[in-house]
Amino acid sequence: MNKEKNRMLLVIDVQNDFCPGGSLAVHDGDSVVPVVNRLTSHFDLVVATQDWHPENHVSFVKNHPGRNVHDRIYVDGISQVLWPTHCVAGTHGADFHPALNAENFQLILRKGTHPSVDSYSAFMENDKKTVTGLEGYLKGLRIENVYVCGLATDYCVFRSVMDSVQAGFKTHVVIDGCRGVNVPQGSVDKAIETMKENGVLILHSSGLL
Ligand code: VGL
Ligand code: ZN
Repeated sequence: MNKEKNRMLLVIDVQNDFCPGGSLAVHDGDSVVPVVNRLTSHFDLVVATQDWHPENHVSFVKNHPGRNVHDRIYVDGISQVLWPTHCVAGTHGADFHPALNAENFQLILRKGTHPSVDSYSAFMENDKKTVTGLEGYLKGLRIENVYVCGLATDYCVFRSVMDSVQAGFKTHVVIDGCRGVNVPQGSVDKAIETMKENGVLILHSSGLL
């Protein structure tokens, strides 16, 4: 496994708002931090993402009067789940978890920056048209294997993984380095099943260290 060449680690959204005490806290979200910290030194290339929204972002329930958190609405034909205000650009909630060691991150990619479109995936915004540039960056570096960890398993990890497969990367999920929202109930299991059906390899960090 460690002899495999051209591989990178993609760390998704390990930010204060997704950890206990944050506005969109994922149960046990901070427990991925020590796993990610152990993993980074085993990769030549580490890219981390930050969810990075403006105050008027389409995903915030406060911008849709009369709607409730977790409602699913359609905006310009795109399905959008409504969330509490989270990861507002430049705020404490958008910062990496303080115990996350960002020293070895070569690239920090911020996504979800446009008010009218959300971006769960590190590769492509939710309109499924606007790219972030990550695919081109990784292909420019001749990366073939993408290892994904972070938050949340059923949203940003899932969508990043599916786009990674779509882009032709051999894609792996370090499952103990992920935690999910599980809204709606069962969405974590469903995401894992769908990833497996699409050829994604699910592994434990102990297989990499
Ligand atoms: C995420 C919901 C809203 C995630 C981001 O990082 O999985 N989930 N924004
Ligand atoms: Zn978000």
